[in-house]
Amino acid sequence: MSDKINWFPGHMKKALGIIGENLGLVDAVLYVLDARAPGACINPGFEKILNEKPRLYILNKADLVDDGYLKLWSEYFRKSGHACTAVNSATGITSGVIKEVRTLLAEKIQRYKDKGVKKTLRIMVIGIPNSGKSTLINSIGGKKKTATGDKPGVTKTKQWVKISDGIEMLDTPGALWPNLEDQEAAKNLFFIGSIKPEIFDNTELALMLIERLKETAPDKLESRYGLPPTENIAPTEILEIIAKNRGNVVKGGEADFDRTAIALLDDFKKARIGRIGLEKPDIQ
Ligand SMILES: Nc1nc2c(ncn2[C@@H]2O[C@H](COP(=O)(O)OP(=O)(O)OP(=O)(O)O)[C@@H](O)[C@H]2O)c(=O)[nH]1
Ligand SMILES: [Mg+2]
Repeated sequence: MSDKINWFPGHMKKALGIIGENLGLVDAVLYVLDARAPGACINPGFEKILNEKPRLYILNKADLVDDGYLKLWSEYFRKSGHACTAVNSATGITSGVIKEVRTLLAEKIQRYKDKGVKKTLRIMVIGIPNSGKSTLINSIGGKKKTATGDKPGVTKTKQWVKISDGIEMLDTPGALWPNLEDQEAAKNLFFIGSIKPEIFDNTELALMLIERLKETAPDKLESRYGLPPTENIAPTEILEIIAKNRGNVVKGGEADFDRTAIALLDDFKKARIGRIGLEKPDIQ
């Protein structure tokens, strides 16, 4: 790719500001990651802002990846000394999340108890756009108190949500960070729908996704679209075969690349190609 991807639009400054300003008010942070690309969801610089704040990594959208892959990432976090839990916030059970936070804060909770102080636990929920922060809060609270949506940038500002008598959660706008070095991570954020890829059209994006799927899940790609082994076939040719197999052709029998690309990108987002994780953790 010739152009560097600009994945740090101006309004992201606001999101990072909100997180920084409120960090002192909260007892713990839920760091919501999209399980399909957890590495791309984490910013090493951001780790510095969080510093010693107790935090629980959430591998959200667990329903969209396979169990073996999920296990790899859970182990990765545990080995690096961090609490981590996998959930499906959209339709799954999330009550375990609060239990994990209580475990994380056990000493602090005990201290308050010993002093006879009734203290509200405040938990801030952070993560990249569209990772499912607001959905998770609604699921834990059992009520739809925050706006959610199938596109990045739904939550525009902070919102406190009362979960129960002793727990409040802070929803924050999705935050990205400037990490212009890692282009592969940036592409993954396009595929999972966390950044609007304004500099690429559908076909360009679909070709990048095919490239990625050829590496990560060729069997699923082939079986979804009835393809021959894709190892030695160029992405453009693969997209063309998919177009013809789907009957996406324009006048004269030419492949309709744009329509096919939209379908492929959507198939991936909805896990119709299969439950696919895009990146493996760096395990030494
Ligand atoms: N399949 C699946 N979809 C999920 C899950 N959690 C959230 N979603 C969907 O992901 C989309 C984004 O959810 P939101 O809760 O709005 O995400 P957000 O992180 O608050 O996004 P911003 O406010 O834009 O930063 C919605 O369409 C949700 O239904 C999950 O665990 N599994
Ligand atoms: Mg939101």
